[in-house]
Parts: sequence; structure tokens; C-alpha cells
Amino acid sequence: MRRVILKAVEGRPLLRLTTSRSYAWTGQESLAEDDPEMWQLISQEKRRQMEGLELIASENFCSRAALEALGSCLNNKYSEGYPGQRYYGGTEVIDKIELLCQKRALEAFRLDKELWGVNVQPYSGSPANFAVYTAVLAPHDRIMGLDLPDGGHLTHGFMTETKRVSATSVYFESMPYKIHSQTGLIDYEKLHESAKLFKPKLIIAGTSAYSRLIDYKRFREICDDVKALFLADMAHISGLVAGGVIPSPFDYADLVTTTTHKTLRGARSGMAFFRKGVRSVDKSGKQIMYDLETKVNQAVFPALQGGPHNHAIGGVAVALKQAATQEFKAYQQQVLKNAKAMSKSLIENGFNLVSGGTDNHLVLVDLRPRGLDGARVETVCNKVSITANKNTCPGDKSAMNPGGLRLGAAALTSRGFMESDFEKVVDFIAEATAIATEVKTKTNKLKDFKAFLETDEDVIAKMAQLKKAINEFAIRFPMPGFSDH
Ligand code: DSN
Repeated sequence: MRRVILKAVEGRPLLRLTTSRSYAWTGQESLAEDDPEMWQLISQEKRRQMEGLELIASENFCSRAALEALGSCLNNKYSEGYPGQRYYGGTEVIDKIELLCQKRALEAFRLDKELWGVNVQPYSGSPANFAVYTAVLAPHDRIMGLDLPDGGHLTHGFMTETKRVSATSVYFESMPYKIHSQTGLIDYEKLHESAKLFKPKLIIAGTSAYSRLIDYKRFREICDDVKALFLADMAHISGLVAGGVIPSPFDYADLVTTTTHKTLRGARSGMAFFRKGVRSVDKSGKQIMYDLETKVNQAVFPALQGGPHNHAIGGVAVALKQAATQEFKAYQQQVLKNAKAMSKSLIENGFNLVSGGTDNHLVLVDLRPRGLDGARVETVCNKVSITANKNTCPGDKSAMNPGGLRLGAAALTSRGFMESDFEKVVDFIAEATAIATEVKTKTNKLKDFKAFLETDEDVIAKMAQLKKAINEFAIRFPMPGFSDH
């Protein structure tokens, strides 16, 4: 039987849909109509983001345009393979989208397409890294990355004395390098010494909680000396690199990976860049060419992934267009200024910072000299609408109860925060820390600390007052990406 369904679609006139189906599903209901429970939860999360101070260094607020692409019909399409060589029909538009994303990726980082290529299919940064490893390494080949407690990333080979935690350390042999205990900077001397002994096939320059610039030239020299490939994982800082406000790893690395949603402010995804063209010239004058393109592409698909997330690739392409603008450069300049203002203000408030300051978008506060830890301060911050994460500091043994708190400036800068606003943010952090100090003196274990926060009326009132002040402050700033708040 043919049925007629009349439906209003987002304020437009009634849509007349004819169908011979015996069921009524049209897929035209809004989220609020179709799934009020999920709609409610998303509304709550929107409110949380708007009313809070978002200081997680790996987060940002993506544009409405990129979110539109992310929530588009591109979600529906399978397209295993690469542009022009797909395992599915109907990919003619998807091919154009992927090629556009590749082109914009090279343009955003000012790369010559004869010398660099990019794979935009990795689902995120961790898969991009693992794809690169499997592209250029055999099982049990050796790698070196910055140790996790020293500000490195899990995927750079993290293992403890008793456990190979990251799959990278399971499938490859990993030896970490460290930061210098006095300066808080990467210990290049020791890295070089260890590399000469360990003879890694790949050295990774990349960080998750390191507030200083990376000396890519030094990494290149070390890699050349021990004949290792040089991978830069610029996930945290790729927006700053695109904005041209910090040194670029592309001047020295063989391979570069990144996520797309941190300082780069795009849809959530990953990219892997590889060098092309001449790698070196041998003694007889023969040119040795890079062979990374096929290796990386094959590692992403078919070795590790299936269908690309075309909606994410669309959202990344939109963000990459933005990343090539003067406006984006100005945003990144402000991120640096705000991080410096936050750093200065924290020091003035008596906080210790690993390395004593920042040259990028983040600071790492070492709470140990104040008799505190990241877990306790993070818990209080969370209760008063300051979102930050506990983080290991050099020397820490536990990632669950580490000594540091990592604070990033990228997200709030996207909401228009300036230096004076970050000074106010630090005042709020100082108040939250004072509450953590008070409660720490009255409790023993972390469990007791958390229970006290839930039950002590005096502390509950103090936190409520602070939360109210923070919410009233934060809500004044605009929120990118939200069309309906
Ligand atoms: N987990 C991310 C971070 O917060 O740094 C990196 O993948």
C-alpha cells in the first residue's frame, strides 16, 4: 500500500514524501524528535563546554563549517582504496574530496607536492603512527621515542619495567630517551649516545606534554649519524606549525604524522606525510629515491584500516582551508601569547612549571613541590568547571596519580580569550588548588580526598561559589561551532 508522509524539515515547508513501504521510517526526524535521550545528553555536553574553562591541551573547538561536513552524507559512503583506485562504485565525488583534502594539507604546511605526499585516511593520530611504523619497520625493529613520563606519547613505544604497555613496544623494540632533569629540555646528548648504542631504525620527535620547541635539526643530525629514519609526530603543535609561528618539522623529517583536531582545530582524524623524490646520492653519483609513498599508503590501507571516514576527511579539508589563512596565523600567534601569559601568571602565583615556562600552546605544572598531585587538583578543578588533565612529570612512576597538571591555551583562545582572561583563569586555578591543599591536609588516600569533596558541607559550599563565578565568566565568551545555543 502506498502511504503519504507529511513532514516539516527544520523550519522548511512540509515535505511530501511518497512511499510504498509498510513501515513509516523516513530518517527525517531531528535528533531531538528521534532520540530525546541522546539529544538531552548532547545538550548537557554543550552546556558543559560553554560554561566551563576548557584547558585540556589536546582539545579545541572546531568550526561550525567543519562540523557540518563531519555530520554530512559523507558518513554514508564506503571507498576502500585511494582516489582513482577504489574497491567500491559511486566514489567519483569522494575521490574529489580526498584529493582536495590532500591538496589543502600540503598547502596548509607550505609543502611542494613534488617533495611531499600525504595520506589523509588514518582514523586518528595513533593509527597514523602505527601505519608509519608498519610501513617502514619489520617486526622487532628498533625505535626511540620520548618517554611517556617525560612528555612523550603512548604510541612512541611506552613500556614499564614490567609491562609492554603500548602495542608499539609489543611489536617493535623500544628504547626511550628522556628530558634533562635540571633543564626540563630533551636531553639531546644522551639521546645521541643511546642511539649510537641502540642503533634504532626510526627515531620519533613528538610530544604530548612538552612545553618547549623541538630542535628538529639536531634530531636530523642524530638520525643521519645512526642511519635512522626521522619521524616527527606534530599532533599537538600542527596548528602552530601551519600558522608558521613555531619551527616546522617538515624542514628535516622524513615522515610527519599528526592528528587534526588539536591546535589544528579540525574534525577528529589523522594524517601521515611522507617525503618523495631524491633521498640521497651515493658515491657513484647515483640518486637514491625515497620509497615511502607506496609503503605508507599500503600500510594505512589495506594493511591496517578499512573504509576511510569520508565525513572526517571532509571536515579536515574544511579546517585545512581555514588553516591556510592569515586569520588562522593570528589565532596561533594569540595561542602563544596566551600560553605565555598563563605561564607567567602561574609562576607569579607560586606554581612550579616543568622547564620553567612555555614556547608553545601548553604548560605543565609540577604540583609536587606544593605537596600536591595532578589527580587531586584535577578532581577539584573538574568540580568547579575547570577542565584539565593530570599528567606525569619527569620522575613520576604512576600515570593514575602523577605529579603534574597539563594546561593548554588552544581551546579558550578559539573562544576569544586574551592574555588578561588567562590571568583570570589562573586566579581560578589558584583558588581550586587552595581547596585541594586544604582537603589534602584533612584526608589520607585519594579515595578519602574524593569522598571529602562529596560530603564536607564547607568545602561543597566553597566549590559551588567558585563554580558559579567560573560559569558566569565563561558563558560571556562566544562558542565556535554551535549553531543553536
Ligand atoms: N591523548 C592525547 C593527548 O591528550 O595528548 C594525545 O593523543
